[in-house]
Amino acid sequence: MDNSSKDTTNMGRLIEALKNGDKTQAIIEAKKLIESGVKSEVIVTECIEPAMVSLSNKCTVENFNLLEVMLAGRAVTSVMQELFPASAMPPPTKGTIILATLEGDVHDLGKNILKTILTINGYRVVDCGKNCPLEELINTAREEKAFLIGVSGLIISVIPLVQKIKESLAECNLQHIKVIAGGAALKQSSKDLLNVDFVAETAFDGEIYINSVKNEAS
Ligand code: B12
Repeated sequence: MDNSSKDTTNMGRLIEALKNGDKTQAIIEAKKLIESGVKSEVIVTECIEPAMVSLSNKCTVENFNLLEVMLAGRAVTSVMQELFPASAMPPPTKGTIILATLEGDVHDLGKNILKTILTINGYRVVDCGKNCPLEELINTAREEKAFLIGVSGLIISVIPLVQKIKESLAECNLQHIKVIAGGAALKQSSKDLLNVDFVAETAFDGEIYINSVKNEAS
């Protein structure tokens, strides 16, 4: 990797700004990183993700600092808008993907990042949002003629629902729809355990898998 592709001092500053929930400073630091040639992908996986993971101890059932974590989440959203402005989104030509976090899970930052990455790469994304019932996910996939469902899971209690997706699709004769999983709670598991086609480490390897599905189909 060349020197411009990593800028650890400014990356550390962005991580600090995100952890502090300082949206303005986070945007300034992200701009500096972009100007010094750091790739957006590196900013997501090596700044945004670790910054949020470091807030884990402020987000347990016993110890919950809602304000601090929400401010950090807001700063993440602002940095993403800086990295991938809406004006840069191409027309959707590559097919429809449904995204959701399932019932019982209100975490949506990772799903929203994936949505941005897929949209900027030409996919049409239908977002079922967070806390989405399984039935709504399946119905939306049918109505929107999706070729793939992406499910994001941050809280382990949604695992039994994830395991049911393929079975529910098959009951509706939709077994051709691929299912992929990601997010902190699901990426610790395997595709066999979750009963999905692929488990992604990041939004970016998820996108690579989705491209391979599209290429196989065409
Ligand atoms: C931010 C956060 C919140 C925010 C969520 C804000 C939002 N709009 O999302 C708020 C404050 C609301 C929240 C609430 C709660 N939280 Co919380 N939260 C977090 C925290 C700190 C960060 C999560 C995050 O956003 N990470 C950053 C994103 C960018 O990372 P990511 O999701 O992994 O996404 C990346 C990849 O995984 C990938 N990806 C993600 N999804 C998908 C899907 C596909 C298909 C693909 C291809 C890729 C992909 O793309 C992203 C970029 O590469 C985590 C800590 C942690 N270690 O994760 C706890 C954590 C997830 N929360 C936790 C808990 C317990 C809670 C609460 C129950 C706390 C409480 N006392 O009430 C509540 C309610 C939860 C509920 N019912 O859903 C626990 C979950 C424990 C568990 N394993 O079950 C964690 C792990 C904290 C902990 N140490 O215990 N939380």
